[in-house]
Amino acid sequence: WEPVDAVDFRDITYHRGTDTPAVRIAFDRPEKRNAFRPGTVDELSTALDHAKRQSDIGCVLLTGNGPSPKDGGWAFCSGGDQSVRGDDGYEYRDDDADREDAAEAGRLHILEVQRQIRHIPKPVVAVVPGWAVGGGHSLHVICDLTLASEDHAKFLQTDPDVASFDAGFGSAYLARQVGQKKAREIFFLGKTYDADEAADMGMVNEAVPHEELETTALDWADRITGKSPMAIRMLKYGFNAADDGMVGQQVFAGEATRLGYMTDEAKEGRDAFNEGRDPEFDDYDWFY
Ligand code: 1HA
Repeated sequence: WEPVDAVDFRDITYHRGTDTPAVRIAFDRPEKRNAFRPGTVDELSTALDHAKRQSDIGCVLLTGNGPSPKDGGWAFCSGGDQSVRGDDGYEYRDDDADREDAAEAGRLHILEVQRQIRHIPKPVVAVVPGWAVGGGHSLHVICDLTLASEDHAKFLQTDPDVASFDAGFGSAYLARQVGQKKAREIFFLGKTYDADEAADMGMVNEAVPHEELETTALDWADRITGKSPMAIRMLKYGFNAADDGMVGQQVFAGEATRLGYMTDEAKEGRDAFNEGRDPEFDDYDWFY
């Protein structure tokens, strides 16, 4: 991995592969179990947007750095930083408060990041080295794939304990993955599951020994990026479409439009308009 110098990040790290066309974005607040404050979410959003625009990058690995220097604990992400939770969302405080773009109202913009992950035209893999909790659990749920450390990964929903609720992708989409009863158990009982249990119920793709986590993630990125970008993109948007309603259809259709633009038939429509003549579509089939 080599650092991407796009922006100076404080709460995350952002690297691109030296041999693999993938990026690694990592929460970097291990002493807080990688909880996110508003500035963390801003940085994550910036990195994801940057990754989206790199047309030579085909895969995003989202993970959490560790272990914690305080107690050696590992985390993917423990959700919203409760110490900066105000009365209407998460607040820019202390060293964040001077930021020019610091919103005054409380922020819940991790939901915008969820939509970024959903719509980025390349697979996002959650690489879970430890705790995935609350809003951090929801983040792994929305990723295209989840790879987890069989030694340290732990999955837990605390949303109802702290009177917060992700009633969108975090729960409803989770139910698509593990079934309604199991999803309700996860939220209503608040049990902790290890990586093997999470894999058995279908919300984790594979559990591997901790020391193999990053190499396996890179291997997955290698496999993905060796495939057809168009096919992977259409498959991701196709998988999303049924659950995402008209927006899912729009995103999928946008890619179909792009493919259409690349045909001679579409070029004829464009050229005819620009040349001020009637289009000549007789050479093009009504396929069946
Ligand atoms: O649900 C949403 C949203 C829904 C809709 C729209 C937007 C949303 C935005 C956010 C969220 C949420 O994320 S709500 C859920 C918020 N997260 C939590 O309730 C998890 C809180 N943390 C824990 O339950 C536990 O810390 C843990 C299971 C993750 C780890 O336990 P462990 O291994 O026993 O460590 P622990 O000692 O508890 O934590 C280590 C340090 O990290 C502690 O600080 P220290 O005492 O060393 O100073 C702890 O306070 C800190 N920490 C952990 N998680 C958080 C945190 N500090 C702030 N916020 C945290 N989330």
